[in-house]
Amino acid sequence: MSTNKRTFHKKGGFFAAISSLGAALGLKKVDALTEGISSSLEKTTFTGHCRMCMLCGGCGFVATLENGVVTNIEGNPERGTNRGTMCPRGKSAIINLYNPNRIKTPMKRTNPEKGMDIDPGWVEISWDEALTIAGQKIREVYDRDPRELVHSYGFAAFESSHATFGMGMWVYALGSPNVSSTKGQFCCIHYGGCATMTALPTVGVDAAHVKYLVSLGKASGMEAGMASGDARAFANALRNGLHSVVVGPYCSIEASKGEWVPSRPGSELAFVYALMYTILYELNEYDFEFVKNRTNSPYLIGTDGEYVRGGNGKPQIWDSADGSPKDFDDETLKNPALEGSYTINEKSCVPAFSQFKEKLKTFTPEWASEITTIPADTIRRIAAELIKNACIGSTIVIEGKEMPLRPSALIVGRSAMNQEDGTLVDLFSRTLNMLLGNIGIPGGVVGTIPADYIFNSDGVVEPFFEAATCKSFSWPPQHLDLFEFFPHRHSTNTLMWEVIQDPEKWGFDYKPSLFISSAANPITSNTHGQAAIDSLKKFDYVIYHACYNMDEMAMMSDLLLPEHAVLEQTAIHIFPGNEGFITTGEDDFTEKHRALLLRKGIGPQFNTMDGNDIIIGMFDKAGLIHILNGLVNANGCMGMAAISPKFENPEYLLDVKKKYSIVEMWDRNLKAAFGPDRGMDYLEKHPIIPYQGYSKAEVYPSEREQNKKIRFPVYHISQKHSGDFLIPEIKKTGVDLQEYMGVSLDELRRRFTALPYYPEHRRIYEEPEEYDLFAFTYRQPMFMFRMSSQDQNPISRDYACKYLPDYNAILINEATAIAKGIAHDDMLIVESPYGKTKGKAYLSQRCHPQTIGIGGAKGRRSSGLGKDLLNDTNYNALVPGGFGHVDPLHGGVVCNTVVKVYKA
Ligand SMILES: Nc1nc2c(c(=O)[nH]1)N[C@H]1C(S)=C(S)[C@@H](COP(=O)(O)OP(=O)(O)OC[C@H]3O[C@@H](n4cnc5c(=O)[nH]c(N)nc54)[C@H](O)[C@@H]3O)O[C@H]1N2
Ligand SMILES: Nc1nc2c(c(=O)[nH]1)N[C@H]1C(S)=C(S)[C@@H](COP(=O)(O)OP(=O)(O)OC[C@H]3O[C@@H](n4cnc5c(=O)[nH]c(N)nc54)[C@H](O)[C@@H]3O)O[C@H]1N2
Ligand code: SF4
Ligand SMILES: [Mo]
Repeated sequence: MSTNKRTFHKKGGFFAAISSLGAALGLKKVDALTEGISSSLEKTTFTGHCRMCMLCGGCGFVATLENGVVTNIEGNPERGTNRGTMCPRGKSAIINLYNPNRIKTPMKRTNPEKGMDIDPGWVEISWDEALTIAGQKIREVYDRDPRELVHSYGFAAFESSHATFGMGMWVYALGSPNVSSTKGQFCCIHYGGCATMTALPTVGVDAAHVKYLVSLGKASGMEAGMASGDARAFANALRNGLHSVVVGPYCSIEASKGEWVPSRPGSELAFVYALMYTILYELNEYDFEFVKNRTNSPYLIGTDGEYVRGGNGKPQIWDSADGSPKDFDDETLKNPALEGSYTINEKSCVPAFSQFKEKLKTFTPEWASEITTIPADTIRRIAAELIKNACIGSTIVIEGKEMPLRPSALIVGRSAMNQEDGTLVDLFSRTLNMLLGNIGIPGGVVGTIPADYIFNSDGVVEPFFEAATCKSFSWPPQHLDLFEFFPHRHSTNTLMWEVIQDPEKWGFDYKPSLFISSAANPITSNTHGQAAIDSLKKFDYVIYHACYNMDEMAMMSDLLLPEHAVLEQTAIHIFPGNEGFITTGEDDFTEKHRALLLRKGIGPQFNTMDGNDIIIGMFDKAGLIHILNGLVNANGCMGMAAISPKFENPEYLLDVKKKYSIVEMWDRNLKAAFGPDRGMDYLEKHPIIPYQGYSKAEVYPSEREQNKKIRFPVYHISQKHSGDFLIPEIKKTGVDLQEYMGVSLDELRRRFTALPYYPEHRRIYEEPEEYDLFAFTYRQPMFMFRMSSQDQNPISRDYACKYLPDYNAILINEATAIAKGIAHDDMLIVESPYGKTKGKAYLSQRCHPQTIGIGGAKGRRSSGLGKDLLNDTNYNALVPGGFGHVDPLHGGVVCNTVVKVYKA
């Protein structure tokens, strides 16, 4: 708790207002306001990181506490990420703290019958009883078969679901492979960055220098980023002359500031291929030097699709300068050949680039125009503008260092990657940027955490994390989310629910019995909610850890273990960077953005517990604390395992048999990593410590000395290797993939491609004709997600009703609506082959004529949070997510569907 203490004299109006607010909210501290203190109010402030959105808590706040009641919250000017600003969701942390729907004490169910609106018969219990039950349940499966434990986590409760012990790591440590992120399946934004440029969580753009930016299914600034730097970055870039081109079904804020190119949902791959076709076949102009020297384009490929290797095993490149093959890293290499055919050791081979170009040869702008609805000339113009604005050959001096400057880029976001061919969009959009020569370079695309590149002995970036080459397979399957079939999955949560309905059918030799959700709501945040409801009923016991309010997941649970509100919690976190821009054009942004952060909240207002202490308590009661402590000793506990500082000084290692509180664990981890005087006490005095920041010049990984010789894959050999390994393994199982997954083995083989490939078969284009429109969703800054409980927030709802014309609305193109006899404000039903929702018609020019749009993440299935919410427009209810409706590589659900609309 910080410093600025001030004493106020009681003023009737103000005092009464606070007091009635408190009373309305049912606060226990309210008595103190009316009785205990009659003549003065104590006013203090406290600081912390926000957490009301998925930007992993980047923004800092300063909140005001007046006699136990939080009365204001502002952006902290000292936090380098948000610089004093805060968005409406961040501001709503106060309402979320005093949300009357909060679960205020642990509870157990007495009615065994579960359903969305069946009274669970909750009984309040003590924490000791709650943790004892949870501990017993965990112990039972641990002793019997730990694989029976299934765990899902969401973004809410970040510290206790992702950060402290690592995402689901504590479940793996117990011996279960069944960890599946709920939210991640609608958020497959990692694959291409991981495959090509060691980028996590995704790939952003250098807003400080970019001048031409094509966004595909990516809200690159105002719409998604808001306070966390993206909006400032985008505004600064516009001021510096950025031309923003948004390609997609929706004219977003970013489009309105530049150019909107309407296109049909799900057609992004065709657009990307046609851009590359134009560049290679018509313009014949790209960054030759970059392609030759910084990619594996010149590597010679044999007829088997493998690199041709020299006697020493090194991939070979043809040097046109002296007409001979050379090792890829030969210092005498002058002019790597990109085209032609050669013979080495009697093997015929061609440079990877010529194969790449060959594969693109039918993807003309005219071809893509049919699929995208974008005029062919517009595709040609954008390709030419991308090249022109890349200013190939130009350089810039940053902090005295001369570097290439390529201020032109194409970025893809969740709406382009959560498609039937999303992995390919993600992968090959990175290749397009290679043609522009902009990877990790000023003006170009940079990992949103700009790490050094991981590379292999062939001198090429090695795919990591979910893009890592598949090398193992187990049968009978072990993972209920079918990781065996989806070794590159980000999340296949919806498929897991289908498998759980009949695990035997899938060859499992065990049955799941215990489900633990950590602040995950698979019923509403993802699609295919009914499958989650049906499968949750199959578990013997369901524990909702770090639950917050009476949402759908609570209605399916047996035991509720509520955690503190964000403003109540003490939490520390290493903030590594987020999903947005990596630079903002502000001088010290990259230096200050990454930080070690402390939030010192006001302490619990109700009978809740810290989410991490709940996990510790469950392990303790299970008699398994040594497992958790062992995990912490190995990985640290201050951020996702890979980034948490470790216990460098063994003196502070945990005694594996002893129970510590989370604050004690953090204290020891801090001291072990940073020194004996750098524990929690130190952090309380210094709650924001810049940590592993980059200087303005260091932020571009390709220009760091250690990375300068590493090449990026234009030829995705690792994809090929994954397929070479996996397909025969699946074949051996005898599983009929077409029947189960809606994709044939042959098609799956084609997806594991090193080179551009266009899947002709599109489920979305093959639905019955009566569904004559496509539906898409877009971010509504105030209602982006539910983790700030914005959908329950009466102030936000009231504001939205008055001022947001597309709130709970169906955005429909004016001409389309008129043709259908639909007028503004008509109540509409939107029906897909998979579900229905309703909303008022909002006629506009802002969406493609073949589409309807629904903004935000809203709509509920249970009235546990109030009946009003059942009437909210619910996009996710329309979208299928089962087999056949996911990308067969990253497993993400397809974010669009087909619909018909009619008056209610
Ligand atoms: N402040 C803040 N920022 C955030 C987050 C947050 O919680 N708070 N969340 C982060 C998270 S978790 C994520 S995953 C990212 C996601 O952010 P993005 O990756 O940017 O994805 P979306 O916002 O889903 O989509 C961007 C645009 O795509 C358009 N679109 C919809 N369907 C299609 C389509 O079929 N084709 C094309 N071409 N365009 C389409 C939408 O209208 C929208 O304008 O945002 C991150 N940014
Ligand atoms: N329609 C639509 N759906 C989407 C998206 C979209 O853009 N549109 N985006 C998708 C993406 S990219 C993502 S990453 C996911 C995110 O999905 P999730 O990570 O699941 O996040 P939310 O749905 O925002 O919040 C989950 C739950 O957190 C609870 N909660 C609210 N506040 C708090 C709190 O302070 N503490 C705790 N412990 N719990 C709290 C609420 O009960 C809420 O139901 O959603 C996906 N779903
Ligand atoms: S963007 Fe908004 S909700 Fe997200 S961390 Fe910043 S202030 Fe909080
Ligand atoms: Mo996301």
